[in-house]
Amino acid sequence: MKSISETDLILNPDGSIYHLNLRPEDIANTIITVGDPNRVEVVSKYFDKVEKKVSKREFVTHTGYLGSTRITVISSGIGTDNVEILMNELDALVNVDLPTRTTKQEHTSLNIIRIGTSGSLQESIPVDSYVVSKRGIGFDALGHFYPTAKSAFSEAIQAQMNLDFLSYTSSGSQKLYDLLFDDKNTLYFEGNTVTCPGFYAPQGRVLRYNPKQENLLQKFNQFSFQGNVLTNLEMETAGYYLFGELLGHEVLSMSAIVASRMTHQFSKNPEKHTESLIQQVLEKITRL
Ligand code: R1P
Ligand code: URA
Repeated sequence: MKSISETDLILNPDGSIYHLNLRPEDIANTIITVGDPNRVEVVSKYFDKVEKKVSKREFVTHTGYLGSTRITVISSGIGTDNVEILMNELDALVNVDLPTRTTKQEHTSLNIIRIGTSGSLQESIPVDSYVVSKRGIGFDALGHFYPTAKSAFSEAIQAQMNLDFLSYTSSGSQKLYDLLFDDKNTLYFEGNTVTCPGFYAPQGRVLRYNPKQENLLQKFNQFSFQGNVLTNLEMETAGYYLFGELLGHEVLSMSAIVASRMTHQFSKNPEKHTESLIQQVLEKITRL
């Protein structure tokens, strides 16, 4: 057992954890995460009963029941810096005794499913399809501060794309992958997902500047390593997978493809497409 200081693990006066504003009893072991705080309601409206609603900053939480399955849905806001807070605090809620700030002897593993939006990098992955991420490749800075395994995938990306920095590669949960990717629906694609530290230049978008990385989209599109291509761009998956591996949680990231970066098409109804993914996940989640 390890004791943690009160500035390393900050609690609010009511005993809830600092940013999420939650206590251990407020969360289920099965958690859906979304980026957009407004999407929390889009998920929880399908619950048979909502027992708890809490919000602070971008972290909006609803916990309730779908049949007899207790589920929490929580928003992260955008980016892996938010995911870092979310995953550390969710883990502390189940694996640290908060009143004494000591780690528990028995480890609890959460099931965490991200339902987000994303842009596709391959013409073969069209708008209004879905990507289930096998790997997350982090172009953000989390890998400088948390232990990440040496990755041939990231090394190949650095060499082929001629980058002056090394990404980190982390993997999703095989258990959740098998559960949620079982029907071989032709609209579902297995993903090597690039997690970017921004929406514009880091995803190859050019507005009123010349980006530092030239032809980034083409380089993403053309990368290939042992038969794997890069499938899509978003802003959280690699962070989720890093903490899933580090802290021992089952984590899977699923994305509704709302933009095809190769054909320059954007979904005519991204909300409907994303809600359809939510419905499909909820149909299967009660099997957990
Ligand atoms: C950018 O528009 C946001 O959309 C994607 C990206 O990861 C980023 O958070 O996910 P969400 O729709 O879940 O927010
Ligand atoms: N989210 C992203 O991060 N990128 C896109 O292109 C679409 C959604």
